[in-house]
Amino acid sequence: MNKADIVDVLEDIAVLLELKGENPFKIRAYATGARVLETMEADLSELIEADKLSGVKGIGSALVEKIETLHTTGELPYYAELRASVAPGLIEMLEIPGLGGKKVKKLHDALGVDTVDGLKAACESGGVEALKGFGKKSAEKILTGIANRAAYAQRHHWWTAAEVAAPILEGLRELPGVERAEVAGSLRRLKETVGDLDFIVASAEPQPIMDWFVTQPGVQEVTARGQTKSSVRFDTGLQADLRVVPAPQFAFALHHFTGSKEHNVALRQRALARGYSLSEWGLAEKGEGADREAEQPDAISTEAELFAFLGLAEIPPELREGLGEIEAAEAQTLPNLVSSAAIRGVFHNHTTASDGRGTIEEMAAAAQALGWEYLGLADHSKASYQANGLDEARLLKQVAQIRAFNQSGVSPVHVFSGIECDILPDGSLDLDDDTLKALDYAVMSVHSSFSQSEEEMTARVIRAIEHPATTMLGHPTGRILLRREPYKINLQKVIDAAIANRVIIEINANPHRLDMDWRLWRRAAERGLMCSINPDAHSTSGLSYFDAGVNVARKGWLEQEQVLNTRDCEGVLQWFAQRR
Ligand code: DGT
Ligand code: CA
Ligand code: CA
Ligand code: ZN
Repeated sequence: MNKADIVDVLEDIAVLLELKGENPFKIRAYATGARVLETMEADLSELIEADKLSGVKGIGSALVEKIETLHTTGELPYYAELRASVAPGLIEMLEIPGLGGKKVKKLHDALGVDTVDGLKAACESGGVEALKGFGKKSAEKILTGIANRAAYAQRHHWWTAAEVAAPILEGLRELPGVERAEVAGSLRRLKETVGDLDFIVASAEPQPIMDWFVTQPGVQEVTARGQTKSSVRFDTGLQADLRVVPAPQFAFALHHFTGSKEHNVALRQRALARGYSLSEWGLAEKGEGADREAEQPDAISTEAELFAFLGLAEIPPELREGLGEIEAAEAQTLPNLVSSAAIRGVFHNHTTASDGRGTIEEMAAAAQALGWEYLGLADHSKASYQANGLDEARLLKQVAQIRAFNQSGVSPVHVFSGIECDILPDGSLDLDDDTLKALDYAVMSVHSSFSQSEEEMTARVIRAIEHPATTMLGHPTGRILLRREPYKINLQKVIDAAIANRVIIEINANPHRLDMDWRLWRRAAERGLMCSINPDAHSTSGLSYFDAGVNVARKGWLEQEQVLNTRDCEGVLQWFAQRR
């Protein structure tokens, strides 16, 4: 098990001990150990091999053995037993924002609640607000947390859903009798989260395809089973629908089940205006019996032909949200969307200097493997102490290391020196101006004081945007999809300030963030906002998240010119130079 995962386990143990009301010294030993391990610069494997872990200040003797066990075996019986000794409902309660081990224990001891439902009832009946240390506001906050949690449980991150869908789609395409197979729905539209998967298959013989589908690995329950449609639920909770249609209906079914509903309604109206009724089964001339088998006007077998029949250019699935795409398709003004192949490097990435897992060399090699010309490194700054953020001295040391790396000629990838600098609560920056000036660029991000008012947060971020050292704004709302709501901020004002100051806003491509949201990009980019697709990689494999960011850019109607990291090295340098 690697260092970061061990830190997670130690933190978990501290919370569980708290929940059980254990001795505070014992709890602190785990919490401190986690912190020390996380911020330690020495290599964990080397320390363990040299038998020197017990010499590290802050790692007590009880922890040394546990860390070593986790490191070598990836498991820890003590941790497993501890987890098993706590009611699962209490562990679930820990996922509600604002509830830690101590509070959950108090709720459990005072009110006897040991499930999330029980806690909800206790909030509604006034039991929680009457408790010392809680009050009306916390009871309300807990209720909101529970409601969000229920809503979150029904959706899945696009990236995870895509990983489930890929092998199924591949398998379907290889089955005998399958003429065509596609995934439709929100996954195909590249939405940031997905409710369920929708597979559409063309075949004359549905039964064997259904049989195959419902017995795929991970299928926990078959929730519907019909002649031409089946639905399943996987063990992760994700559900999937499969529809098998005769080949001539395929394009219509694919289009219909790709959606969105709003797009479908608009397209159906357009068909009606031209004398046709459009449905998942096909196009029929108006006036014919509604349930009569549709007579396709001259074999439409692709979506492109369907759009062309209605006088439209082919609309990419990710634009089908009923937001003006049909008008643009009619006027032949659909955007020429940015593609993954156009990306030449990425800027917001972490190394082992802060909380990343790859070194400069490893990250550059991974960038080279992706075919990129350059790589920007942007480790955390010192205010992000939990991420081992860099102070001025450590940062300048890294700048020198990167310069030496570039000069050594070992890599064709040019590494840019950057920082992900904290925007402090008052909008000032976490590093001094001289140090910031020594960098090629800087990403500024909010990582603290999330509960400021909208006015405060907006002013805070705008102050950072106005600083001459600012190249980009990182994850502008701080949202974590399906876990944490955005902080309150007036993004329109932030976008205005970014445009006025020639500051880039990132699409944070981490599949759990996808921030700034696609819904804002089209208008903002039309007004001159520049984008950068930033994977926020914390490891070499994290670089591949850039693809999820490309999805968001496409969904936001962005073209290549509006994305900084489609430029070559020279173009990037020019942008950086003009900003200063
Ligand atoms: P999701 O699964 O919630 O992430 O979103 P979708 O868009 O995949 O929705 P889903 O799975 O319920 O249905 C797939 C598509 O089928 C949807 O985008 C449009 C189409 N569709 C489903 N129900 C209706 C409907 O009542 N009216 C219309 N016009 N289209 C529908
Ligand atoms: Ca769906
Ligand atoms: Ca569905
Ligand atoms: Zn960040």
